[in-house]
Amino acid sequence: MSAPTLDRRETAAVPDEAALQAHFDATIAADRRVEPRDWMPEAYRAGLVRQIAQHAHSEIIGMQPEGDWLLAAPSLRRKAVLLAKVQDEAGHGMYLYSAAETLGADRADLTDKLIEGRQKYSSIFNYPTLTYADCGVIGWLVDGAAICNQVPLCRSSYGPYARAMIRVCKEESFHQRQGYELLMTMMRGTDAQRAMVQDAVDRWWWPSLMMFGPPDDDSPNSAQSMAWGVKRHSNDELRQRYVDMSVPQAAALGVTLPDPELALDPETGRYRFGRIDWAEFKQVISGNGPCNAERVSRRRAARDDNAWVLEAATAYADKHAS
Ligand code: BYC
Repeated sequence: MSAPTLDRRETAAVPDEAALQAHFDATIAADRRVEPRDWMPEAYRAGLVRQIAQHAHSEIIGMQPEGDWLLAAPSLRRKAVLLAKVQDEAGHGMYLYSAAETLGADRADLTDKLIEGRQKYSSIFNYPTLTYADCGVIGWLVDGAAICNQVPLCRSSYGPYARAMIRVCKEESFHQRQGYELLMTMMRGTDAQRAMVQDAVDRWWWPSLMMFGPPDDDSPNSAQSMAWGVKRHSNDELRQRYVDMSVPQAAALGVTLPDPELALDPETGRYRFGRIDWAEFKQVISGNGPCNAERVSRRRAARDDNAWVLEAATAYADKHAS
């Protein structure tokens, strides 16, 4: 009788935690991608779920401020453009929730955490859209900030996140252009239209700067996130890059950025800017911004009112799985 063969899984040596950690460290040091099948430290996984979930929630909540204007768009063309943009944001949310699922997160659980205030979403979406010019300014400034922040994330160390970002950034680029084109059109219009654009710029400029997160000396996650290659630049570095990019764009548009301290530093070639109101930022991310309650309650209603759709869509799969 021949000797029983052993399953290969039984014979293969199980690498110990130190060897796995060393392999992970080597992957990061060589700037290779970490993939879902790879071992990763629990803190890396949890940190990614935190950031990706916050990002996904921002895309989904971010549909609301502009979505409010879909029924009041000034022409069929503007409505078609806005509709495409808002639908893109839903798609971005889906790519990102899928990326979070590759880390073991559950999409329904993430939505519950958002609704219960246990996970954050971007501060920017807690401000109201008062006129149609706000849709243009969101495209120009908010999507512009998103591009500035997210292009480096295309090189993030976690493969599924980096790949999702490539597609998101391509679409954000269209979003920014449609916003800028709308504003250009308004600036060539009447005095009232120009005033509307300036008023929107005055309200959105400072909150856009807050999108990059707290200053580096008050950013608890940055150092570790950069060491792991999840984030590639610090919050202040990206904020500065964004200011430098936006000043000439504002000049071409013919609007004034609402900061009397904004000035070119001849030594560095970069723009100095005034003090950001971090007390306001903290209020907004703690749930006390102008629209936090409305944004979250609408998301809750969407989850509850549409639960039957999910149930109907998954009924067949559930039945056949059991
Ligand atoms: N708003 O240690 P830090 C879009 C939180 S979607 C709210 O610096 P980190 C768009 C932060 O989460 C825009 N919370 O954190 C969509 C942390 O809290 P926890 C979203 C913020 O992660 C539709 C704490 O403050 N983009 O563009 O190293 C239409 C300390 O911060 C904010 C992304 O999510 C904020 N602004 O850096 C149009 C991009 N800033 O979790 C456009 C991906 C910070 O410790 N995310 N916090 O409780 C990132 O790049 C980084 O997560 C951040 C923050 C730069 C945002």
